[in-house]
Amino acid sequence: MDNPLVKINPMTKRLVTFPVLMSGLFIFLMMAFGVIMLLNQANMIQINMGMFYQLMTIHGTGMIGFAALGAAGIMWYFLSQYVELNRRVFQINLILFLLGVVSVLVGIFKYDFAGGWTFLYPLPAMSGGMWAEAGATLYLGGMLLIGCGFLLLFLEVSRAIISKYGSFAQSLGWPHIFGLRKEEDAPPPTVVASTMVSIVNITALIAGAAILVMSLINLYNPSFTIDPLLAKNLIYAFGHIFANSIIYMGVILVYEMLPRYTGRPWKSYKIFLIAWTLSTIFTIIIYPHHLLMDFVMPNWMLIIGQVLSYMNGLPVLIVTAYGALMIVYRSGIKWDVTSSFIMLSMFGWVIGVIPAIIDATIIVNQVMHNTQWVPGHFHLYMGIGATAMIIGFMFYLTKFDANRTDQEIDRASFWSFIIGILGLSASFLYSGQISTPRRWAEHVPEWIAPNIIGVIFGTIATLAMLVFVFRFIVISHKIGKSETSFDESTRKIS
Ligand code: HEM
Ligand SMILES: [Cu+2]
Repeated sequence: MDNPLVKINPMTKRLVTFPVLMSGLFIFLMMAFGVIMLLNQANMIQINMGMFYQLMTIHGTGMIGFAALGAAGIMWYFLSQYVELNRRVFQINLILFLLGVVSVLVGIFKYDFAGGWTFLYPLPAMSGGMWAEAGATLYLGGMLLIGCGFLLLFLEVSRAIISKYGSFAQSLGWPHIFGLRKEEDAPPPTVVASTMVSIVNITALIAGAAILVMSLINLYNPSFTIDPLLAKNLIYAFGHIFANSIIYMGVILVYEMLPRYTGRPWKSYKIFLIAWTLSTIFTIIIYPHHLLMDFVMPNWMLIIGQVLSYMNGLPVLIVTAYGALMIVYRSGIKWDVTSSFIMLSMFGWVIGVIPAIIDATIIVNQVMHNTQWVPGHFHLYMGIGATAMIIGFMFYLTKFDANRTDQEIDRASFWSFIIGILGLSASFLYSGQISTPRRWAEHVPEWIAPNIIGVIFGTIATLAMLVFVFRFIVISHKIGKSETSFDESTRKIS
């Protein structure tokens, strides 16, 4: 008997191990870069200003890229139970991803590209002498490779889902929403979530590829210009959707594992299906909340950005957080490190969304935009929401697919991680409240106190991450090779 009720081919288990390992390792490295940025802002060390922006560029790009890689591993692993996926495509994505990462790293660290993950047009071509075309080309070209790899991956996921379920309408459960079919036969939550992510990310990646190609042409042929407002729209449609999709892939771990921990099913009820359809639409159309300061934007788009942002994640967030609480309540669930990370990710997602919603309000945004309030909210839900799902998956793989047992150090690092990210995010939110701008290498003395706090908590979180990655690496070679014990009589993890 292998994994508790999860019938997954050992080849798939081994397939996802390497990308998940890379994801953990690079998230750790990027956290360390984050601490260096804070040390500089806190005036505790002095780094060259260009270097600060290089670190900021790689930190933002690398965190989102590697978190997406890990989350895609979660989706692929569990989805392979229901549909026939072609593992070659997963491997091609990985190769394109790694080539892209090398290109991005060389562009940033050898050729000094420091234009931020936003590569806002026309900045890549007009660096004021900070970097030359080579740096921008390698960065934009690397992003294009990464994007093309993910595009192939989501096209394959779509192909597999459609060939089994017939259409996206079926795999989102529309016939069940409209009462044409019985609720019991609705597609499993993992299929619903994977459909949503494929739809939104194919949209995002095409928008991203379009603006990347146009920016690359503009680099070498400045007479080829782009409407800057269109460019910004494309960039934020891409960035907003792609970053959001990480949590929607990661949450599959919650849907798959809580039932096994509690011995209770997680079905696709009508409300659940409606929530996922709504979030599919909202996730695509609310990106204008990143352009609330751009007064030339059509007003109706900004209003959609504000109003629907309130509702964006909420449907899925509510059905998931509520569902998680209900399924766990009085279930006698066993709190090991994996299940603890799963519940933590729910909590992180819920509390991280609150300051984000506040910021999506136009009148608040006019004050808070471009302050540290923004990194404050996304470090909360990226840190203990999305990242917690990936770490949870790392612990899951080593426990169920490689027979690891929890140790004291795992529990200690679990709590250190929470305290670290909460403290770090609080320091950002406080900085926002005293109007510290975001993305400034140098801070005036009045802004420094929270940065020092951030250094302390950021270091705690980084060290905890190092422990998680270390624990994963030493056991990872056993994944997919050993059997797991599971109490068949209770059909529940004991
Ligand atoms: C120890 C943990 C971390 C530390 C110390 C840290 C630190 C920082 C700092 C100092 C900034 C720049 C803030 C500014 O604008 O002045 C930043 C930005 C950012 N961080 Fe983190 N971070 C950490 C973890 C994470 C995680 C886990 C993620 C996502 C998975 C993440 C994603 C980002 C993104 C997307 C930006 C925006 C970059 C930009 O403005 O272009 N960070 N972080
Ligand atoms: Cu957004």
